[in-house]
Amino acid sequence: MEWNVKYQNKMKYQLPKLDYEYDELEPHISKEVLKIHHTKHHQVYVDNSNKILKKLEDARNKNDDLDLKHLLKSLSFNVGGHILHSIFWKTISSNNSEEPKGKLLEKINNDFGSFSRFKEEFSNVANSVEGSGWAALTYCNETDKLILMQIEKHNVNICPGIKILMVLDVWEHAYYLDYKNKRNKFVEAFWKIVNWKKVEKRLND
Ligand code: MN3
Repeated sequence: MEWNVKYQNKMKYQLPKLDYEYDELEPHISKEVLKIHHTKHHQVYVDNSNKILKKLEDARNKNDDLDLKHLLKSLSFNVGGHILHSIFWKTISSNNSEEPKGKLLEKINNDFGSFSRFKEEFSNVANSVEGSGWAALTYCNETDKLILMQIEKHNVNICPGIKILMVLDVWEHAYYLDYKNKRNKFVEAFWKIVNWKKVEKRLND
């Protein structure tokens, strides 16, 4: 059966506009740094993400082989970079208040003990990143808790905030007693037991 992917040019990553001028964050971030960071660095992640998607799409349309491991690693890195920068631009602004208020402050006090303790921990996370990475404050819906994360590069150690539609456990414990070292047999069998209604429901939820 033929499978042609038909989303050319409709779905592309785009560099978001900033809510402020490049010089508005001075002296904390200079105009030059902010401009290069946004128009050069971030733009590269956007462009690379789109290039990789195009490569995947072209190969699928021609039924060509792909170096999926390499491509997906690179896609994860570049999309991660794009998403994190997009959040970063929203994290900073020229007319910031000194402390959080309302529900956020309440959560911070509740989960970290105090705002100053939170600041200290967040700074420690940022300061102790080895090589390239990020500090992040995240919210876990399951536990209703704030969690700090240290992200290596753009994508390592991050818990993606994306909805997972389906999974397959390929740890040896999931198949070894049944299939020994033939994981491919297990994967083949999996396709016969996928609950597509549930997968679809998760997509629509
Ligand atoms: Mn950056």
